[in-house]
Amino acid sequence: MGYDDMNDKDAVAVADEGAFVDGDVSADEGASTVADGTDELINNCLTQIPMLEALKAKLTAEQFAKIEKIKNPELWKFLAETIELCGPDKVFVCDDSPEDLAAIRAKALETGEEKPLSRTGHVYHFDPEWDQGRATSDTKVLVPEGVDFGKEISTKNVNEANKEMDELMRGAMKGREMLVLVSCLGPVGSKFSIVGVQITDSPYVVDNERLLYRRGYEEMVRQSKEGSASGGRFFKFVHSSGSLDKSGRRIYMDPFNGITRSVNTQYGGNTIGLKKLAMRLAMRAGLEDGERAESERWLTEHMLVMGVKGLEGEGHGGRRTYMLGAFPSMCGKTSTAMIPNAVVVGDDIAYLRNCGGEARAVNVEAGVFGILEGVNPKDDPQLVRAMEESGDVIYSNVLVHDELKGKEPFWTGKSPAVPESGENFAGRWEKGCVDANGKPVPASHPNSRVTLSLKDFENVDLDVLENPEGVGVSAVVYGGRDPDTSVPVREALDLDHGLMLMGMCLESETTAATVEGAKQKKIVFNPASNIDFLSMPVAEYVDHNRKFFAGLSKPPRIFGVNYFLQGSDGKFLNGKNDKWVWYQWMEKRVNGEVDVIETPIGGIPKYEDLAFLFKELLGKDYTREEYEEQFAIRKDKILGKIARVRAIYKDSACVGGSVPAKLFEQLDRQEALLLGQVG
Ligand code: SPV
Ligand code: MN
Repeated sequence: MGYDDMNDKDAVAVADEGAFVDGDVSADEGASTVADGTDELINNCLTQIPMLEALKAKLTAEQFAKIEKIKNPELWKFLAETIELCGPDKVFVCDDSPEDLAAIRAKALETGEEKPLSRTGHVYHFDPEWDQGRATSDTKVLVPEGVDFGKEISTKNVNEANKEMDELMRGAMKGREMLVLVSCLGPVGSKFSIVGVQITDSPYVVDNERLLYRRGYEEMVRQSKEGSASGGRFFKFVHSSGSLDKSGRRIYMDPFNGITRSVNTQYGGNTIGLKKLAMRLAMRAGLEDGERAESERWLTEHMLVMGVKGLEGEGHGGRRTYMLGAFPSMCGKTSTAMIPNAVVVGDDIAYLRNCGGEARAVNVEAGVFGILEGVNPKDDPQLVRAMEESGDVIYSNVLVHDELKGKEPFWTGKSPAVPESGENFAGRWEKGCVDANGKPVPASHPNSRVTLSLKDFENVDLDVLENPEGVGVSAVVYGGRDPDTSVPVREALDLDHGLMLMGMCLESETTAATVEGAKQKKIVFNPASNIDFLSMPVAEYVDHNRKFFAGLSKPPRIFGVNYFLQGSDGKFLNGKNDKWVWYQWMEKRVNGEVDVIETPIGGIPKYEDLAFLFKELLGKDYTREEYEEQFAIRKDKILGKIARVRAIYKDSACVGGSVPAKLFEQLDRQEALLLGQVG
């Protein structure tokens, strides 16, 4: 591998000066392995003593003691090599102590990456104008020579990429402090969970991770003492803001070696290693574990986890029906997870395992990096309350103004009253200002976000969130931004129909969550809302999911939703809060309390059931006309979609291999049902 080659060379060169010695540990065997068994661990540690000596020379005694405590030679090597390459002036290793964690925020304020708002513990951060979303064109999955993931996934040869990245990162931390933060993806001490080590020169990045993940330092110490192979698995993330030169922005993920590196960017989705970058590493790990033993297959999905409450008035107030929801970015995932008739477990990323035939899920995160646009007290009471009451919040790319109570954040849709002026990522902003094309400039970026811990939410289900066994999943919901094809809610005909058609054939309109989507909106193929995060060919991803679900003796029910259906006048047919009704209906369906009308596209709700729920939950009279327009089966549109998606799946160069027959069976079946060719 280029990275290791280069560093091995460097390591030898420095070793001549008595600093680094190229130790013989497991980096070349893949990042996710360390010594299996205590004896081997001790041996490995012994061979790494020169590496440890080298770290001693670079770190203060206080920081070195924290690293030495983790008896993981793979970590020492990773850290020593990264220091050698990036050349920081100093290194700070953050342990789980309150003092160390507080130091992160202090450093972010000191460097100016974060600035204080009036409210204690609330800060804001601006990313550069060109760096306001995930940069998909600068993002690559690194693959060994000869590996082809198909045209849907953007890949790069690992050796070339590592060479390029080494050059971009060489000396990038000169004059800066390197920060090392260990976090845990998933509940601590769970078989679902994986430790991640972030190295960065950006306090903003680690301040986000501090809020978004569980602490992992003590867990890594514990695992390194145990010395077991699985206990020692950890992911590596390296980031440097570099010179924030747009042309040098790179986000590279090497799922075959468990490491990601990004440079010349600060936007969270490109830099917070444990978030979207880790998804590629985890997904590959779940596939490889499954190839070794089918029962060990696990999934990494772009899914919320929530527990919908039973209806109080019907005597089911204590019931919780846990559901997963896969939605593309900026398509309502966080707001769904926060509906008032549910408890939230997670709003973005879930790992799924087969536990005794049941699908169980954990939220790998412990916080929210949520969209702010349109968030207001009426539609998002939980999120607004949490932001107001929390003493630990990061706002990014909002407008900052001081018209009311000192420095405050504002975002589009926060309130009808808009500040007269303020400061945003682009500089000074005035109400009514227009761009060079005469278009109004919004106060905040559409992808402006808020970071806060889930423990600050009144509606969080902490017991489930921290359960090392995860939670049993009763339903999986797939949804996209679909203006004209799918009905607002329906239940799949069966598991294959749901997984293959609602999940793997999903299409959705692009959004401002990516730099490219913000420039041009179009409907794109987005299987299970995961297309941006795959580390395998689409064909293999479909098969990976198929095998996982086929292995379940108690599979969840599958539903499809669409919040974005439009009428012929282009207006949305549903209000933002209508989703409360859709989820309550699904909750009742799972518990056998409502029937469906069977149609070729699945089971749709009966008018009476929806009318009851609209009244009950929203106090609204839902008319039969609304129902008929929303639940009309748009046959031609669906047939058009089937043809588009079939063409993609038939093109093996596009999906990177051959697709399971089940996918085509479901496309053919749906088509035949719509055309009335089968009963
Ligand atoms: C998304 O875009 O899907 C997000 C935010 O959840 S980011 O971290 O940018 O991926
Ligand atoms: Mn997301």
